[in-house]
Amino acid sequence: MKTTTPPNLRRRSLLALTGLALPAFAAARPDALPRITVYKTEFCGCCKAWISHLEQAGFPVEAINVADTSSWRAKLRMPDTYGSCHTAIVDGYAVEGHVPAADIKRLLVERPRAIGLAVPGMPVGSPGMEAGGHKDPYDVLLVTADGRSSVYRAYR
Ligand SMILES: [Cu+2]
Repeated sequence: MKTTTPPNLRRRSLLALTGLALPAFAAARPDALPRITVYKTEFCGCCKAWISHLEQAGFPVEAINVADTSSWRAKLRMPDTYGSCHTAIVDGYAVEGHVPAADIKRLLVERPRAIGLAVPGMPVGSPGMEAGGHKDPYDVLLVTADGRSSVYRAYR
């Protein structure tokens, strides 16, 4: 997890540290996954566990603590009915709740016309919600701009 630093500051200290020309240093690897920005409340433990899951899957993550995630959900046009404990954005898509990294990767390859993915609530056994071997069945939903959803992947 990375704490947030204003971009200017970050760039300046990076240059100071490396002494390298920025364009060469900033060139993205072609296989690099896009950054996921996560809006969460400060003491949300399962949010942190989900972020670890994303990082283990290779996603760079920027975590931003907010007082209330619902306003960010509204900004990302994710309806409240699909709400969970954290809301995120990756490459223009909203990601609500404990969505598995594999489904986010699939989304980024298939690029459907949609708001994004959601796992409403906090199903036990989803990434970041592990509780021993117990797993509740849950669906990863693909949410479209009309506010409807379809099952993107079912975990049974
Ligand atoms: Cu949670």
